Amino acid sequence: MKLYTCGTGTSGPAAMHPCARAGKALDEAGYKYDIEKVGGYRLMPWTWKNRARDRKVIKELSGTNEVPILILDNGEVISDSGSIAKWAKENPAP
Ligand SMILES: N[C@@H](CCC(=O)N[C@@H](CS)C(=O)NCC(=O)O)C(=O)O
Repeated sequence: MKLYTCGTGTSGPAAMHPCARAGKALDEAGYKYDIEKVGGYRLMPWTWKNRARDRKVIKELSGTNEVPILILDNGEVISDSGSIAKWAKENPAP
């Protein structure tokens, strides 16, 4: 299982940071997962020049530029922190 996040990973308050919200929900559901950070954040103009390159894999996997996105071991893609949190709550780790 792999969680793609922005450059700050899953740190910060879940209420303020979507990637933190996803990470916290997976932690609470008892999952171990890899984290892959991607660059190119829209509120950081200096990251725009490499944005298309940095977010290419996200676009290919989810059709959007936004993280977090979660890739399950069966290859299923869940994008958006709310959907990831809902999935984790409904599917606690065995
Ligand atoms: N509604 C989305 C918002 C996610 C979001 O804004 N993610 C930031 C990183 S924390 C991002 O990738 N923004 C898109 C961008 O920089 O273009 C969610 O809750 O997952």
